[in-house]
Amino acid sequence: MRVLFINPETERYARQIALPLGLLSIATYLQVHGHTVKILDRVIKAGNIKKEIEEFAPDFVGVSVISMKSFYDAEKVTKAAKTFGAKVVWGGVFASIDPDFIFSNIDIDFISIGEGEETWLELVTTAEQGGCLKEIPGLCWSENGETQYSEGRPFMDLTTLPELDFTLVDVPKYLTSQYGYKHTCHEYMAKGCVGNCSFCFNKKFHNCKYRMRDVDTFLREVKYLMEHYGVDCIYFSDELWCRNREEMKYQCDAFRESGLGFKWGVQTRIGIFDKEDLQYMKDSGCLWVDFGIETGSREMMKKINKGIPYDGIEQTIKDCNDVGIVTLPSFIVGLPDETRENLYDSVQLAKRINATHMTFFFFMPSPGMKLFNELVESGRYDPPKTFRDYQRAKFFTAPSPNFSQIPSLEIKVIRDFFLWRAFSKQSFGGEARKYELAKKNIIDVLKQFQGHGIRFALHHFFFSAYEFLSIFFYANFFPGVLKRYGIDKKNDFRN
Ligand code: B12
Repeated sequence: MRVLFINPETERYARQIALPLGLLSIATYLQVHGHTVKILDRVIKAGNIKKEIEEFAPDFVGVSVISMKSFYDAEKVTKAAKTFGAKVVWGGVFASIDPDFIFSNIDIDFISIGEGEETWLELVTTAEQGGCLKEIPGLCWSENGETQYSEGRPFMDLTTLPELDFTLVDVPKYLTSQYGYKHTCHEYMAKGCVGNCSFCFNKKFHNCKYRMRDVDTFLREVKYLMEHYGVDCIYFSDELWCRNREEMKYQCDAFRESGLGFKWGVQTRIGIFDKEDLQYMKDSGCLWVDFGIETGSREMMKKINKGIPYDGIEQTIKDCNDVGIVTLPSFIVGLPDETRENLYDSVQLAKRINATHMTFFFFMPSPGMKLFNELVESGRYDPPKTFRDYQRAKFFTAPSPNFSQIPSLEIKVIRDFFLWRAFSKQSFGGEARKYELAKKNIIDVLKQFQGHGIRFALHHFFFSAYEFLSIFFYANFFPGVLKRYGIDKKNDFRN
């Protein structure tokens, strides 16, 4: 069978580039089992889709739908695939979590729920043999306006996955620069997380189960990336890199013993590693650690079921600073019912922890989150009903909708203050240098001039410039708001 996988472009948004690991894994799996596959990443290059489909003549087209950002193009490529008679299957996080919404908006054959490798293999082999596709576990489809589900598919054993075939994508187009390492590539070691935060998709998508890949397979992939594309740093996409010290040491030992000498950065949770562990990680190549802190308010932390030791936050960041690991904590601002006092506590915690770069994200209700369900069930949120509604919503540029008790302007000013600070500040701790983030963004935009053509680069440049000016404005022209949260010029912690 011939299968074309498409990562739709995110046309109306600033582009973010990362290897489409999910598609790559499914495509590799099918290829290993004798099928002909191709990946079109339209974030990298949005060519003439009709021509591309006609040329490849797929039996199936798989479309990756992670978020609402890809609806516009996912719809376009689906319509094109249908005109050529291919069966269209959507997959990825958003599609898996809200099939009713998807089916009420578009005519597709199936949604593949959760991880796609085994479902896809059964799908194409069953189709080849003329069997009944609706009996394959892990699928859903629409019948007379109702979503029908086949049996659920159990999680697979990730250690059985084959080595990713990177020749299916144009790896150099995905390399970014991180803390001085100019050939950083996304990879992954594990899926899922042990946490059950009420703003996260983890419970719905992974059932809070944590699974790891085989470290040797991973290292063979890294070796290939280093030898063929000069990759020098790995950006782990894992929601949670290692659950405990034992797993951490096992991986660090394997990294060191491989002799590859690559650098890496991960996302983990406060409370797992102490200073000695962090030193162990640093000695094995760890450059940065990303922590979801979300809030500085003990009350909100309980409400969102964060499950990290509040009193360990400052110590962990200090330990990272002491051993020289860049720290990237993130906060969420505008959580449901959050008060000004709660936000004040977040800002004060951010001030105290002396991290390298701190990011404040707007709370964005998304299907699959416990908080989303609560807001909808209590009648406080009427979620978008169509793809167009989602396109009109301003989830990413404003706290809209705002379910907190804090005025939207204040939420925006605080978010932008921290972004601006991350752009312009000098480092303290870690390996970040002054204007590190600004420099990194400029390099990434310039690289796109080089590698992706003028249309792509101008598009990216336009959105980045707009975002940049907006951040500058909100971060610098509302001193009254900054004063309320104790970060005006007098109480500032910019350096
Ligand atoms: C890397 C990453 C990105 C990359 C690119 C990802 C890509 N193209 O694959 C970049 C940086 C571009 C990105 C952007 C965004 N991301 Co993102 N991203 C991730 C991250 C960290 C890792 C994904 C990954 O590679 N995992 C490893 C692979 C092997 O697993 P996988 O992707 O889940 O793929 C499996 C299944 O999902 C399924 N599958 C995947 N695709 C398909 C396609 C088909 C056809 C089928 C059948 C199955 C299938 O099978 C795969 C193999 O088992 C995840 C968090 C996470 N750890 O899952 C967030 C995550 C997916 N992103 C998220 C979000 C919100 C975004 C943004 C909206 C962020 C923003 N503010 O702009 C944008 C949206 C971009 C878009 N195109 O819509 C959310 C989605 C939440 C939700 N919808 O509920 C996640 C879950 C993070 C989170 N915890 O909130 N992201």
